[in-house]
Amino acid sequence: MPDFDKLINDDQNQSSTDNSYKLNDEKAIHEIYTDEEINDVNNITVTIPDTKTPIVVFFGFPSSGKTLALLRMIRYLEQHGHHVIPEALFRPKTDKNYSKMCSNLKEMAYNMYAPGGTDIISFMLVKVLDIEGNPECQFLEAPGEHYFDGNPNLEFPTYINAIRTSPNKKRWVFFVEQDWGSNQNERNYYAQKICKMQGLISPKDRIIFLFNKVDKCRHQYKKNGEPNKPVFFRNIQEQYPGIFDRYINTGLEKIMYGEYNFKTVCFSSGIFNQTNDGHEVWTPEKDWYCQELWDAIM
Ligand SMILES: Nc1nc2c(ncn2[C@@H]2O[C@H](COP(=O)(O)OP(=O)(O)OP(=O)(O)O)[C@@H](O)[C@H]2O)c(=O)[nH]1
Ligand SMILES: [Mg+2]
Repeated sequence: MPDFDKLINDDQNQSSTDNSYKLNDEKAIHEIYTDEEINDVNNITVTIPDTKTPIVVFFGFPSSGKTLALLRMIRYLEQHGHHVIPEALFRPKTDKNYSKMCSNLKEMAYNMYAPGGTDIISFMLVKVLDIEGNPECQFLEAPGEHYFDGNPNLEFPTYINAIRTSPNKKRWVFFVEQDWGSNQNERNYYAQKICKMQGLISPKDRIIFLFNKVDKCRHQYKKNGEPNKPVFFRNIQEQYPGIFDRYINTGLEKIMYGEYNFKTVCFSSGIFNQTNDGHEVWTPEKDWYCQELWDAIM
């Protein structure tokens, strides 16, 4: 379930405790989440009209950077000849919030500010087409609370199970961040949650580990200005125990494809500078990061 207390607390950074703020918070929550989501996320049904095009699932804890990564990818892909369109039929026509999310998507992608508060994307499906209009993949973007709420035992909601069991090929992009969390325990729980999902998905699904927000660890960059991936890899492996274990190659596969059967990507959506009025100015990072992620997905 969405963590409304956190949303309210975040909003109150700039706030007072009077009732008008409480009303605003409530209004904001209703703008972000539909009534169905507020009442019970498990009541939401989704339709995947295109069952042939692979689905790319961004799996990550709250604030791991999934929305920004999607928006950054939208900018990158559109600048490189692809078309990006929200899948309007993913949620029922009666869902007014979803149509609003779809029409706001591009505006968010090209905004100089990072989305926050009422701009937050709930869950949506976004389709990428090549220059001739052929579908290439579809991104599923969802709130992190639906994947991890601090508790490794939380069940995945209905719509994530619907995606998981759909006939589409899948690419699971597991978001991890070096030094994230208040302590190692929190990372252990998140690692357990990743392993739980890995146990549910098809062994044929493609796996990508996205080491996000690498820009925060500039000391782990090489002289040529690129992140030193082996260093990130070692640190992530240590901080998120077991997340790579299911995908170890043996025998001939090891000789042909290397030690692991997944891809890793060092990623950064950009630099975020806080303004005095509580916004974040977003300076997108180099295309290089998006190129690497796109290559891993395709
Ligand atoms: N330094 C840095 N900060 C980032 C990056 N990406 C996101 N952030 C920060 O993380 C915050 C949360 O990013 P979001 O994309 O909204 O995170 P999310 O995973 O969609 O969060 P939920 O929707 O709550 O699950 C942003 O407001 C930024 O401050 C990044 O690449 N580098
Ligand atoms: Mg988000």
